[in-house]
Amino acid sequence: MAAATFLFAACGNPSSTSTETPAATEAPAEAPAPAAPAPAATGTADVTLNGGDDMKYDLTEIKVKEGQTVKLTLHHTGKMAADAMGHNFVLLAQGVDLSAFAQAANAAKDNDYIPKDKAADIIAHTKTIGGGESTEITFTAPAKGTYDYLCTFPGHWAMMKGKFIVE
Ligand SMILES: [Cu+2]
Repeated sequence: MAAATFLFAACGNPSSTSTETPAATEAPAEAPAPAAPAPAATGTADVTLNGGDDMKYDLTEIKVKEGQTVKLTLHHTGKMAADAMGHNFVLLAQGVDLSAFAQAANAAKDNDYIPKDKAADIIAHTKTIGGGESTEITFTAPAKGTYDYLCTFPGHWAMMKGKFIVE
């Protein structure tokens, strides 16, 4: 049951944020852009991810575009406290072993279950929250590809994980 419950809108344009002029039509000047940056990944991807007392994310697949600014909001829709049913969102670099990472995270209670010695494995992460709370992070979508995300609260990753797809 993957794609059914997408709630986020790509290219959302909350009126409060700075309006981005989509490159006003420029006559092709002389200098061709050196090393053209990734093709116009404009706008912000607003992603809302919910996790409840049932130890599940509502999204097991999240799609964004390369270079896009990702605004991810994690809501804990349950009632249980963070020390019993804490949730977070951790986006891992490619090639990281989930099981090994989760094991390291288990030992990182003092750091919100974010293993300090594995910083290189982490692209982005939220803090760990309890029922009724939300937290938000903003990061830049990495290079095209498929990445894993998980909740690193002990024991959760087996059920709380998904694919973060950058197109
Ligand atoms: Cu969790």
